[in-house]
Amino acid sequence: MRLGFAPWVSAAVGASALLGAAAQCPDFTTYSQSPQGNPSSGPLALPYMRPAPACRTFNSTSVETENLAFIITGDITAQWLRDTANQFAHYHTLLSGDKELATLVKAVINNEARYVSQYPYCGAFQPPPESGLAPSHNDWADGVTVNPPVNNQTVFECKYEIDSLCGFLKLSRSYYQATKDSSFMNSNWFMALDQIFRVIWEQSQSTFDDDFNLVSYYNWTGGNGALSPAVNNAGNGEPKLYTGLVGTHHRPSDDLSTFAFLVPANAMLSVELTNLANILDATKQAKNISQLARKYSSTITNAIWTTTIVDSIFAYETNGFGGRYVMDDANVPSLLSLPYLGFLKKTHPAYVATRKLLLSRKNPYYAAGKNFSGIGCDLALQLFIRPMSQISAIFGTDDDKEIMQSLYLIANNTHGLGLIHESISIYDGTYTRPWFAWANSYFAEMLLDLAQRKPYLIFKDNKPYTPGQ
Ligand SMILES: *[C@@H]1O[C@H](CO)[C@@H](O)[C@H](O)[C@H]1NC(C)=O
Ligand SMILES: *[C@@H]1O[C@H](CO)[C@@H](O)[C@H](O)[C@H]1NC(C)=O
Ligand SMILES: *[C@@H]1O[C@H](CO)[C@@H](O)[C@H](O)[C@H]1NC(C)=O
Ligand SMILES: *[C@@H]1O[C@H](CO)[C@@H](O)[C@H](O)[C@H]1NC(C)=O
Ligand SMILES: *[C@@H]1O[C@H](CO)[C@@H](O)[C@H](O)[C@H]1NC(C)=O
Ligand SMILES: CC(=O)N[C@H]1CO[C@H](CO)[C@@H](O)[C@@H]1O
Repeated sequence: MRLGFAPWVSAAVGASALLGAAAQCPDFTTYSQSPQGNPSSGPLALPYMRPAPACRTFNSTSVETENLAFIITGDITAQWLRDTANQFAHYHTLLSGDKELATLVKAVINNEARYVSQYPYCGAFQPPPESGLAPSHNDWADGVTVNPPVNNQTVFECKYEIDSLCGFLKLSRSYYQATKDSSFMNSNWFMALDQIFRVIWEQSQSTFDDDFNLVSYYNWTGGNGALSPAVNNAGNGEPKLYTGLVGTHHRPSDDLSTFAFLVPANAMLSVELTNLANILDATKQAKNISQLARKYSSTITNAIWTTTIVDSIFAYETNGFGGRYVMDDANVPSLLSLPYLGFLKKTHPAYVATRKLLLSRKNPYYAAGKNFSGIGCDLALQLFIRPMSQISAIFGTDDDKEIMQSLYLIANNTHGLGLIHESISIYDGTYTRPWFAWANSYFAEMLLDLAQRKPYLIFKDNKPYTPGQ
């Protein structure tokens, strides 16, 4: 977990985060720490936190001319693949009716295709040279040695997490689904796909080959200054044995993985590979890639159902030798978010049983106190729970009582700011990160889902919400 350092983007609270805000505009990290504007007329009287129009940093004309967009993740001038995908998810229904917004998303995809084709193992990047922005220094990468080596003018941080690549795929297919525009499928984008399949193949291999030679395509060692501890076995992590699942090094919270086969990340990968095949087939492109995507998708799905479940309980991580870690991480993809990811129905008995366990003491990362409860990360800081876990919980149930309980738990704990924070202490309600856009976007996406699924829970007139009205 990256306490005090979590990725975000201001898109979540209404202002996109292309750089170049007017100098007199307050930094949103400062702005977000006191109530702004007129309070709402609702029971919580939450303030209006969107930046003033002149301080919004997205201008569509610049996007049109450059066709590349760099989305910062907060007080660090770097773009995370995972975060951007999530920060735009709640806007997807608006893309068909808002050409400028669609252009911004396409420009984000273009920029990411470039990153992924060059550095498919990395998750966070520097501004593109065209922006004229200087790369920013990442103190926490100083003591890190990573192979294949990376250029710090392009790469901000090179932790390998398979869901970063899933984020790029999800953003691409969501854009296509909303707009039916396939113009982002250019040579750069296809190069990125080839690299994604390279990583998928490399990271599903066993750590040792038949003659017990080490098979290492990527390794990462922390060191002086690195926030995460060194990865054991010379940066390779715990040994894994082929099962069909794809290995990863760090969790979506950026905690170090215990075992390589992170189950929810594989679930997301399997879903997004099928979605990729569908958009390629719909546009009659790259039959070879579409076939490969379907093959991997079904291999991964089969491996999840046959190697990770015992007594109806999904493991969070496995190693292929029989090792299983039953737990859940706070961020998405998590086991709690399997229905949100599109991997299974929320009524599936294995999900229902696993969910019950995850929201109890049987999950080592679960905690409950007088101020907050849910799932956190990094055991030493377990008393800090992430509201994102409560959002995942809402996506995973149809029980009105549970939904309202989670919803109010989140809404009652914004410190009167109406913003979703990174984590909240179960003991005294103190929070981390004034500006954590991913969590805000995820909250917005969940509300839009409830507006369709259960309008009577959130609207006085009980009518389902129609986008654009
Ligand atoms: C890139 O690495 C070099 C050599 O370690 C270092 O001097 C420089 O400050 C780094 N630049 C950034 C932007 O981190
Ligand atoms: C680290 O990864 C590189 C490939 O990027 C590989 O050549 C090297 O052998 C690996 N080293 C170790 C110690 O695993
Ligand atoms: C698919 O075929 C194209 C050429 O038709 C090739 O450039 C590309 O590398 C292939 N991709 C995969 C994943 O096999
Ligand atoms: C949220 O706050 C309201 C008003 O103070 C209170 O009635 C409700 O019980 C609280 N709900 C939760 C889940 O904390
Ligand atoms: C934490 O809970 C206590 C007791 O319910 C309450 O008085 C306090 O205001 C809460 N703290 C915050 C920061 O919400
Ligand atoms: C970054 C930038 O140029 N922002 C401008 C976008 O347009 C508004 C007016 O609509 C200006 O106020 C911003 O300065």
